[in-house]
Amino acid sequence: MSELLEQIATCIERGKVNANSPYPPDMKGQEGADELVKKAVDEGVAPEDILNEALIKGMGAIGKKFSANQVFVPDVLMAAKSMQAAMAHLRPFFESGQAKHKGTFVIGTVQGDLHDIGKNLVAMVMEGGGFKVVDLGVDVAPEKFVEAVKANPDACVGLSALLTTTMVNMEKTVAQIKETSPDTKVVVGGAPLTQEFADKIGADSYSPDPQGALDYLTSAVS
Ligand code: B1M
Repeated sequence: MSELLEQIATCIERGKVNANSPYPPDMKGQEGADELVKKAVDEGVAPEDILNEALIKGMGAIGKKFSANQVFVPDVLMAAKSMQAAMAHLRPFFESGQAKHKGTFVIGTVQGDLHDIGKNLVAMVMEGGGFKVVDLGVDVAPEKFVEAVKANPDACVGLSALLTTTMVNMEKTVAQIKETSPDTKVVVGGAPLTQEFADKIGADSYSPDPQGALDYLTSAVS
């Protein structure tokens, strides 16, 4: 991995948003995720490499420390903030899809769950892959998904969950969507999910990553 990508991964992991950010104190005055990702883009580094080798790597590193109680929620929030600043530079590349949409994709993080970084990545990749995206945000009740499907009858739906305590809310969400609109394709994803769980709750597809969701729905709508 190039030195620049390593620097970006460190900024994400340490929650260094930009040069003006005083946090973390030992990186005061240094460039942050904001400036370094812009630099990487300007230097022509592939957006996919910046995403996979720097952004996701940095989040993965802080995730491991969070699991091991070596860092705490405020540290993770700063990491998430630097991730958002970085993603702002990549979004135009992922969103510059075709003029004509393949279809509509309704996405949200399920009820009780506030994690949105993975969900935002899926939204970006789907948009770049030619879908019009309706992003319902986080902590989305099943009824809100149903309303969105009623408003967009040809849409397919993506559900994201990061917690073992909220992935169970996917089951009622899938059930309510299918009750209203049996033909609507529902894809589920998120770190704690498995194919077995997706099968059990009646989802049409499971993908561990955004590309898998795009590939499945592209073939499902064509
Ligand atoms: Co929380 N958190 N968190 N967290 N957090 C996890 C998920 C956790 C694994 C950390 C840990 O303890 N090891 C753990 C869950 C344990 C479990 O249930 N198994 C956890 C916990 C416990 C909590 C709280 C309960 C902590 C607390 O308050 N005590 C709390 C819950 C709040 C709530 O939701 N109600 C909480 C809060 C937070 C923050 C707010 C601080 C912050 C979220 C900020 C934000 O999202 N804006 C946060 C974060 C950042 C994390 C970790 C560190 C990173 C998650 C992330 O963004 N990863 C995470 C630990 C970890 O993952 N290692 C952790 C990067 C992102 C790119 O990956 O979201 O997995 P991910 O998305 C991937 C794939 O999963 C997939 O594509 C993405 C790109 O590859 N994907 C899909 C996702 N959705 C998809 C949908 C698809 C297809 C693919 O189709 C539709």
